[in-house]
Formats: sequence, structure tokens, C-alpha cells
Amino acid sequence: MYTYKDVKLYLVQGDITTMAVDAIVNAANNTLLGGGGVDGAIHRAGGPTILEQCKKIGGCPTGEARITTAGNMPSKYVIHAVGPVYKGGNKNEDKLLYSAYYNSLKLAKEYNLKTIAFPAISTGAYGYPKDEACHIAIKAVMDFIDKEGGIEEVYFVLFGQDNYTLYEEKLNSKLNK
Ligand code: AR6
Repeated sequence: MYTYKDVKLYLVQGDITTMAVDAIVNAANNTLLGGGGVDGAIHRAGGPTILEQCKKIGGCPTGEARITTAGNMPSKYVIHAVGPVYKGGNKNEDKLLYSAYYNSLKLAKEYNLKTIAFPAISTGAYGYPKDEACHIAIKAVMDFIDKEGGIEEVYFVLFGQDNYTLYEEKLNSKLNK
């Protein structure tokens, strides 16, 4: 566990669908209608009520986020964030990825949620270089804590050892355990 200005930051290696937090964040696409990777896992574990709510929402622009309940999962809500497809780095990908994290936290605050778990958005099917994506994720979370506050616990839930090690190195270099 790490702390940043009284906010607890946790690194977890594993499956985000098992997290008992106020909100888990999904790495969704513009349609919000499901897909592979963490999106597929969330819809499978949560059940059909999530898709029903997503259909009513009707999509989400890249860099933004939308909220549904979490169906059968132990969390209360799913925040569906849409990260960018990585196309070489000159298509505003960094700002869009940053916004996906920041807007997820804003939505959590609007709903008065205190604990949130993020996957490594865009680093799977969307091909974002993991090191840069890790830097952006941590920066967005810290900026949000600096500027907005309201959140109490942030979990970074990493599926693979490579992302886990990257986050660990990055957090160790920035924060005290
Ligand atoms: N828990 C936590 N992390 C996971 C899980 C899980 N259960 N499953 C995969 N990951 P990806 P993207 C990690 O591809 O790159 C979908 O089809 C995975 O190892 O899920 O944002 C959507 O519908 C990787 O590190 O999301 C979109 O079309 C990270 O989650 C598209 O993929 C993100 O990988 C979004 O692509």
C-alpha cells in the first residue's frame, strides 16, 4: 500500500471483476456494447443487466466515461471508460488516455464513491505502450487527488506481471510505502 496525500493507493495482480470496491473501471470501446479483454470479463461476471444499461446510454466518446451498476459482481458500480487506440503517439493518445482516467474519477466523485479500481486501460487490444500508459495513469490519479479530492482508495489491478512490475517501479520511485 502507498499513500498520496491521505489517499491509499494499492497494487493488485489479478482479476478486476473480483474487487469489492465502490466502482471498478472498464476498458470499454465507443459502443459500450462489450468486447474482449477486461470488457468481456466484466460483462461475463456482471451478467446481462450491465449490457441493458449500456444500451440505454448509447455509446461514449474516447476519453470519456459512463456509469452503470455492477450486476452480480461484488463492486457497486462499473465506470466504463474509453481509452484511445494507440496509433503511434501523434493522435492525442496521451491526452485521451489521461482524460479517460480523470473523467472516471470525476464520475466517481459525482456519485460520492470512495473506492475505485482501475485496469491498465488501452494496454491490451488498443496497443498503448505499457510504460507510458502507466505513467499517464498514475499522473492522472495524482492530479485528481491534488485538484479535486473526495476519493479515499485507488486500486490499480494489473492482469500481467509486466504491468504489475512497471507500476511497482513507478510508485516506488514517486511515493513512500
Ligand atoms: N482484470 C484486470 N485486467 C484485465 C482483465 C481482468 N479480468 N482482463 C484483461 N486485463 P484490454 P484495451 C488487462 O484489451 O487495450 C475490448 O475488446 C489486459 O491484460 O481489455 O483498453 C474492448 O471492448 C490489459 O493489460 O483493453 C475494447 O474494444 C488491460 O486489461 C478494447 O478491448 C487492458 O486490455 C479495449 O482495449
